[in-house]
Amino acid sequence: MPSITNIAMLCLNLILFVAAVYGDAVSDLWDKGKPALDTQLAKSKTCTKDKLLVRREWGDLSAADRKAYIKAVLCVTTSPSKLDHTKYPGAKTRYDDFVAVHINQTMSIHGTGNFLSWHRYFTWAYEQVLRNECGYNGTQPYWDWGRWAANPETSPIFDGSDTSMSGNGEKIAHQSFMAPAGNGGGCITSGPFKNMTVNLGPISPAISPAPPTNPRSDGFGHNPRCLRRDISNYLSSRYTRTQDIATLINNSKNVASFQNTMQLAGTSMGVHAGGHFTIAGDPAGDFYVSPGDPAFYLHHAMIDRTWTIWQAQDLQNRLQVIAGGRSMMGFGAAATLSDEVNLYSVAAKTWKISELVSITDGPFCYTYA
Ligand SMILES: *[C@@H]1O[C@H](CO)[C@@H](O)[C@H](O)[C@H]1NC(C)=O
Ligand SMILES: *[C@@H]1O[C@H](CO)[C@@H](O)[C@H](O)[C@H]1NC(C)=O
Ligand SMILES: *[C@@H]1O[C@H](CO)[C@@H](O)[C@H](O)[C@H]1NC(C)=O
Ligand SMILES: *[C@@H]1O[C@H](CO)[C@@H](O)[C@H](O)[C@H]1NC(C)=O
Ligand SMILES: [Cu+2]
Repeated sequence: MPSITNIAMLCLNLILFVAAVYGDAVSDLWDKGKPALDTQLAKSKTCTKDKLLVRREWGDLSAADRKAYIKAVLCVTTSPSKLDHTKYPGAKTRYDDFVAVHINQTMSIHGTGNFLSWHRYFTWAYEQVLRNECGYNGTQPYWDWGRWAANPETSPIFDGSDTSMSGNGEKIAHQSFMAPAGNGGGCITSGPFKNMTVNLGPISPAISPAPPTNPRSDGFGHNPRCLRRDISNYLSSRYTRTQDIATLINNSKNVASFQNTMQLAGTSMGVHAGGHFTIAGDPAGDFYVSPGDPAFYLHHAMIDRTWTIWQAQDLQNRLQVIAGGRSMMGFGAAATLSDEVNLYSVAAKTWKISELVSITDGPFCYTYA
């Protein structure tokens, strides 16, 4: 008979073993591209190895690290807005400023040439605000969709514990527009963000019953309501598995194919839409207002990591490249690398897209673990 101690030791070893060898096809691709990223870093005029910040997967953070991040996000959600109140009456908090900036530019940053660089800068600007305005000294964590694709609801990101980004919504009768109804649909009831108030939008809600209508058609009016989610594995177990991410990276031979494949949203889903609609609800499922759910930034950090891994497979030919137009419907002019990205109230500087393509040039100095 094995003793209790032996069994405990065996379990502990198993846990350590699993932790030590966690890796997959996507991290293999990261490893393959790493030397090219190191070379790029060595050439950087602004970023050095000692300044480099490392973004990690939520599941790899300690409880203390997760709590530090959560504390900083709660600080942003309770600090006052810096926007002009008469123009954006619904923006009450500093957190809302980011939502307003995203709403304001939605039609010119999705399905466009600047989609990847705009969201990279936006996610970085948020990380900067956490650090510079809320005393956070960690980095923006990411949500590796593939790691939790079988059951996102029980992942450490969404398990509803006090070290999660809060859990699913309360189970109510509802319809989610992009997937069969899951076990939620109502207000979130657990975790650090259960009291969070969503102020802006909705503009294009993807859940029924719909959230209350915003007093202004542009969504900038004040419309306080709870955060709703309908997390399920329906999309994640079909479209955001590790093999889906690896296939996206392997099979996209140019940036047009890469950005278009990840943004698919219809009968087939790319990882971008797949991630957003895995959370679903309000405002995560709202094309305009999605940054109003704090899990947005973990999702977009993973979009950014996936882009970085794709770039790193052939860095010389995948850095200074752009495809797509300046507006979502594809009408009008083609985007160029000298187009500027302006985040107004949430980032001090305007950068050219060409300055936002490398994670160790322009404003950036970070990498992924
Ligand atoms: C919205 O965009 C306009 C320029 O088109 C800009 O002047 C304004 O400051 C932006 N508002 C926000 C909240 O970013
Ligand atoms: C981050 O802040 C915590 C708490 O203030 C401190 O204990 C820790 O040493 C800091 N870490 C770094 C890398 O500065
Ligand atoms: C939510 O608000 C209630 C009532 O104000 C409070 O008791 C509770 O601690 C808050 N929970 C969180 C996670 O902030
Ligand atoms: C992607 O490519 C890598 C190496 O080039 C290979 O090991 C992996 O099996 C491929 N994965 C998929 C899903 O195509
Ligand atoms: Cu967006």
